[in-house]
Amino acid sequence: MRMVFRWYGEGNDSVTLPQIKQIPGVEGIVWALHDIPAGEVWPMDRILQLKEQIEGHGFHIEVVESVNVHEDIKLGLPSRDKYIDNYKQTIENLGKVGVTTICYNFMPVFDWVRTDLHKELEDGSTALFYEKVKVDAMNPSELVHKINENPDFTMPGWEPERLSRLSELFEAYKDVTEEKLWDHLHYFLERIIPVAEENGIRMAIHPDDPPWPIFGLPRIMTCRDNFRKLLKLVDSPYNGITLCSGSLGANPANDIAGMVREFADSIPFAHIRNVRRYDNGDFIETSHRARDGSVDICDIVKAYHENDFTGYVRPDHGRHLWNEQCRPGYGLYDRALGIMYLWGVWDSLERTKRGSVSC
Ligand code: CS2
Ligand code: MN
Repeated sequence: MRMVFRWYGEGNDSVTLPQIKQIPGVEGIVWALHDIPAGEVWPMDRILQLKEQIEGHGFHIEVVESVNVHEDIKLGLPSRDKYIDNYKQTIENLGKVGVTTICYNFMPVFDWVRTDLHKELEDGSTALFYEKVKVDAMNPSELVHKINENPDFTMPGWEPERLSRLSELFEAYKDVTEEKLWDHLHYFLERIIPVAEENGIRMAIHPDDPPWPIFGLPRIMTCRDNFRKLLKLVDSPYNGITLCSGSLGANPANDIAGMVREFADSIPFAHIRNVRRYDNGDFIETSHRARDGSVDICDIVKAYHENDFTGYVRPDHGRHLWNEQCRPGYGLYDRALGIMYLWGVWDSLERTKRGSVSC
C-alpha cells in the first residue's frame, strides 16, 4: 500500500505540504487543478507549476483526483465529443509529467452530498452527516425554487459552476434513465481508455456518494454488480476503480472487503474511511477505527494485504478535531490519525505474515 494525501493547493487548503511531510509514510500528494472548469483542457504550464511545488517537498504527483467529467458527456449530448477530446488532451498532458492514476466520477450534477457539515459526535468533534429524510424530501423543482429565491443557497458537495445551471440540468436529465447513463459511460470509456493506455494512466472511477439515486437523478456506481458491469464495458487494466469504503459503506448491503477481494487487480486507488449508519438511513462519518463506525476497516485492510496491494491508498474524509478550521472533511488531524491506524493494521499483518518480530 502506497500512502498518499489529498491536498487542494496553496491558498485553497488549510493544510500545508510541510505538515503533510510529518505524517509517517506519506509518499505522494493527490492533487488537481481545482479552478479549471470541467470540460476544459488542463494547461501544461499550470501542471508543471504544481509539479515543481509538490516535488519540491519530496512528494510524487502520480495520483490526480479528480479530472471532472463535463455534464454533456454524462447527458450524452452531441457536444460531448468536444469535451471528450479535451479530456483526452488532459490525459496526455498528465501522462507527460508521470501521472499514473486519474480518479473521476460519473455522478449526474452533484458530487458527494450531505445535509450537515459539522454534526457533533459524542466526543465533541464534528463530522459530515447525511439525514435521509431531508434529502428525500427535496425534489428537483423544490430545489430549483430554493435556488431562485436565494442564489447563495447551497448544500455540501455542490459545485457552484453546476449550480448556476441547475434548472436547465434537471430538465436535461429528465429522460436520462440508469440504462442511458450506462450507455453514456460506455461511450466515454471506449474513447478515453485507449488514450489512458497509451499514456500509462489507469482511470479509476469513484463510487457515487451516497450510493443511491438522489433528487430523482440516476446513480450507477453503487454496488458490486455494477462494478462488475463497469469492468466489462471496456476490458482493460486501464479501466479501474477508486474503491471508496466510506461512500460504499453508507449502504449496509455493500460488502466492501468482499469487493476488495474480487476487484483487487482493478483497484489502482483506495479511499479508506469509516461511516456509522443508523437504522433510518442516516449516516455520519467517524474516525477510521473499525469499532467507531459500521464499516469493518480492519477486514478491508486485511483484504488489501492478502492481495499484496501495491496501489495507492488515502485516508478519505476525517472528523474536525480540536477546533481545527479546515475544508469540511479535509482537516489535518483526523486524516493523520487515520493514516496511523491504517499503518498499524497493515504493519501487524505484515509481521504475522513474515513471522518476524520487527515490522
Ligand atoms: C470523496 C469524493 O465522497 C468521497 O468519498 O472522496 O469527493 C471524491 O473525491 C470524488 O467523488 C472523486 O471524483
Ligand atoms: Mn472517497
